[in-house]
Amino acid sequence: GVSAGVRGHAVPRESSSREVKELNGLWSFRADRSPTRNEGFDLAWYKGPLTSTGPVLEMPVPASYNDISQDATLRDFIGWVWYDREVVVPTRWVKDEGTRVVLRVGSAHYYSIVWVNGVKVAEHEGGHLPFEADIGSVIREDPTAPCRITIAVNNTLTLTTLPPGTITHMNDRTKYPGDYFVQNIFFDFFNYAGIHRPVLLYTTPKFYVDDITVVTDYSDNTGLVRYEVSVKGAATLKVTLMDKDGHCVATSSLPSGVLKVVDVKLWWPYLMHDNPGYLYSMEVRSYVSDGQQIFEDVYALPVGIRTINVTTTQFLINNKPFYFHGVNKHEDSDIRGKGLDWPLIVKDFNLIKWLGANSFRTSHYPYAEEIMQMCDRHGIVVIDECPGVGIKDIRSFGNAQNHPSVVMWSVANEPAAEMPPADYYFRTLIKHTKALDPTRPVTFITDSNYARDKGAPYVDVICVNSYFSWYHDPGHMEVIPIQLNTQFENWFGKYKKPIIQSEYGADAVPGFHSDPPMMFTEEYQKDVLKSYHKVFDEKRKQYVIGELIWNFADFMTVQGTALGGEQKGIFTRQRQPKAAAFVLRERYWGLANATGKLPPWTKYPCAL
Ligand code: BDP
Repeated sequence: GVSAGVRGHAVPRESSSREVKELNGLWSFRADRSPTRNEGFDLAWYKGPLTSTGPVLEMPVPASYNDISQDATLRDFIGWVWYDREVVVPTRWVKDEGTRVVLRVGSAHYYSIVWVNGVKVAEHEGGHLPFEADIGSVIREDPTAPCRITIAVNNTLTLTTLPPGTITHMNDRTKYPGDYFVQNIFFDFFNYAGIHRPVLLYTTPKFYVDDITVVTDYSDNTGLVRYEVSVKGAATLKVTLMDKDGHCVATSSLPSGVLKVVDVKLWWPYLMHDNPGYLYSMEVRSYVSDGQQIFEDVYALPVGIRTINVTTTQFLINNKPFYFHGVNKHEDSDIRGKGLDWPLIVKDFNLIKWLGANSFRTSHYPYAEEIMQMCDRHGIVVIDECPGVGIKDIRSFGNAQNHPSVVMWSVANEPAAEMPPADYYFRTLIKHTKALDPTRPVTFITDSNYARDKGAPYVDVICVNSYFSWYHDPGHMEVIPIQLNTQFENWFGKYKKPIIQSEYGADAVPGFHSDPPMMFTEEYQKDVLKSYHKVFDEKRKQYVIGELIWNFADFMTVQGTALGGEQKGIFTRQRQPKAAAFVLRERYWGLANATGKLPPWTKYPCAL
């Protein structure tokens, strides 16, 4: 069975009973540059408009703040930054006590505190998940006052954050200026910060549909949608499942049950079916009476009906073998950093399709809800990764549970799991993940340093990263076939589980050429990929079930790590192809032809 649901915090959607007001655009902004970074709290900046307590910049939301200004100290700033703006709240929302008004932040990196008119309404830790607050009572206190929203965001990473980091203060005044400190991180992507995803206000009736959980299955031609609806208030329910054309295919009036769909249209991945990404719509109407009035809420959840199964050698979607030919990504682009940007999202999906890729991994954190919805609709298969290790809050796994596109959880990337406590920790983490979502396989991403006898038996699919002839044996591509073969044989020999090459690649500076190939040239990147592909082609006849290139596009790093950012992209950061992109394109369309079902409009190989 498969696509499961979110516990609480159903993603806001407009409906006849719900309104959404986006608060994207320009906000006032100030970094707290005081030595303690605490002046904003000491002087209670949230009590009035930011403009009344000092100078402000105009800051776009959503966007990382780092690359917006010409100021290097803002790019590299560590500590609290403050955002605020005034919002016009429709009078009806304020006057009507039967309307619930919710403020939602799509994500802000890393730690956030939110005030409305000086009253604290939310505090949230974690940079990659949404959070929200019911603000009705605050805005009703003085209906004539403008509604001022203040958000303080702190990007500091410590040993207990996800991802973790440390702060080092340099006290040697012969070497460093006063108050000098650095943020150390244990990953190579730039630690962009700010309000990264849309901020919005939305309404529901005061009795409302709070949560829908869905698990799907099918037998023969009949689709099965097991569901559970939770409503705030004692409700009468009407549940209607509709197909894409709006025809009702099943109904119920119970809070939980099974909807049966005759002649089911399954959710299929892109390049595996003529009609990928098929979504039904499950419309839930709840009616709650308070004795005087009936409150009606309407929520429509897209539902993809599909199954996932893993055998010793295969990954099955709807009981057919699925081969991952895809990419690893980052949320990263010029100027915006990690800020959500529709032109970029649509461009990336167009590139993924152009490439003939059928999947990606959300390295190294959960991506925006908007991106996951695109995956559901387009049939792009996702390995969804949590932002590191050490989940304390189980809701961290809730965000993307309703998405049929998510076929597997990745709980960590390249953990140092050789120490006994870490080993125990990861076993427990995997156990918890499976308990929270029994419908999906779980993995974590290992690398060549990973001790093969720790932890891995607890995963369903083995994912391995390797960089032969790059970090090891630089310049010696002749080692790739041997070392890659050894890697696969060892892992499979030990665990008899299917394997995905979850990362491989090489940096290439666009326009940098040499023959014979040298590291950092487009030719070298191309040849590294081709050497891997030969081995993949042998092993995919046996137990290798996928290959994900590192990386889809070049991305920003901390300074000193790489030449103005990592250049292992097959596309540049501006999304233009390097030579390697054409190699992969030819390969992926060939794989789609061999392992999937090309869409009718494709005349392979002419489409290349
Ligand atoms: C892998 C990491 C990835 C890096 C990559 C690299 O998972 O985040 O960008 O190495 O160094 O180990 O290129």
